[in-house]
Amino acid sequence: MSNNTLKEIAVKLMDAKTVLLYPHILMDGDTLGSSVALCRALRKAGKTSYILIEDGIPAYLSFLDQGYCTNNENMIEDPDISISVDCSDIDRFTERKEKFLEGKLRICVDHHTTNNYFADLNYIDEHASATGEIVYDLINEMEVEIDVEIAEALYTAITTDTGNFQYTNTTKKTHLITAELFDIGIDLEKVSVELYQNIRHEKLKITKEVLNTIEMIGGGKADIAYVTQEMLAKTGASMDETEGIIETLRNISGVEIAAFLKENDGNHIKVGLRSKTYADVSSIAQSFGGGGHIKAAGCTLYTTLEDAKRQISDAIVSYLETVKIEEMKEQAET
Ligand SMILES: [Mn+2]
Repeated sequence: MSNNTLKEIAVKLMDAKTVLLYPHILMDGDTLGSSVALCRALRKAGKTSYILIEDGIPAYLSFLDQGYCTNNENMIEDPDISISVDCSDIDRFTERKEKFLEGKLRICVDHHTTNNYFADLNYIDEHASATGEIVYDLINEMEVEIDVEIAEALYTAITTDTGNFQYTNTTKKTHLITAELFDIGIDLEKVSVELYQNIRHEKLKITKEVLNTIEMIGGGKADIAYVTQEMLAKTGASMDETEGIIETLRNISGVEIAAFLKENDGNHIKVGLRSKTYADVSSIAQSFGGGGHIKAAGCTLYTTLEDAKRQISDAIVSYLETVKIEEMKEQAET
């Protein structure tokens, strides 16, 4: 599992005529912002390029799609290149997997520690705060000029994946790239209003419902909350409008680990995990077959909501116990 260079990837992209891009399901600002930036850069370089999606674009990100996204697999018959953007695993785009594999060359650009190098050419940088940082470097390697639209898409990728520059994945490089995007002329107010100040009332209602379900566990060091289909129906909100609630759960004073359970159809529970300072939630997620980053990870459990809640709570509590025991051992040694 080793990286190709961005130069190699840039050369292949510039040699291609047709390129299909693959963001992950349940799109976030990074996967879509990075895809839009790269798609526009490819079009500027004279390529036929589209972003192939299998689910809806969240309302707060819809301003990014100026004719790039399609759910028609036949938009490009036999693409020269399939490129996945911000996906740690091929199952992050299950419905489009076969089409992805039809690409004459498969490329993966990503920043997830758990990435399993599933493409022919891979560039994974776990130190990048967002895949948007990698795409910024890639477009420069392609020698395509970054215009305002590309810059705003990259800014979206970076601001959303860094929690608006507050998470510890934020680096000097993150700020240097962002400074370049300001030089290019991004409209900060426009993008900020689209992303952060455009909340539907339905989102407010579902947030209120979810916050009512919070349970403190592990002596207040963790909390767990959930959303059900019934709650969504009652409030008229969509599942993607529960994005961001997990950060609120993590932001509570004294909480190190937050867990948020989403009930999908039937016995299919998606679990999001966040940590604040020392906990590695990717290890908890991996014990349930999931993955992600140290401070942001997820997994899926095929069981009832009640059972998933119990299993996740138990895993978190025993993780916190283990950390506590190791701490005590260290203290005893010193
Ligand atoms: Mn990302």
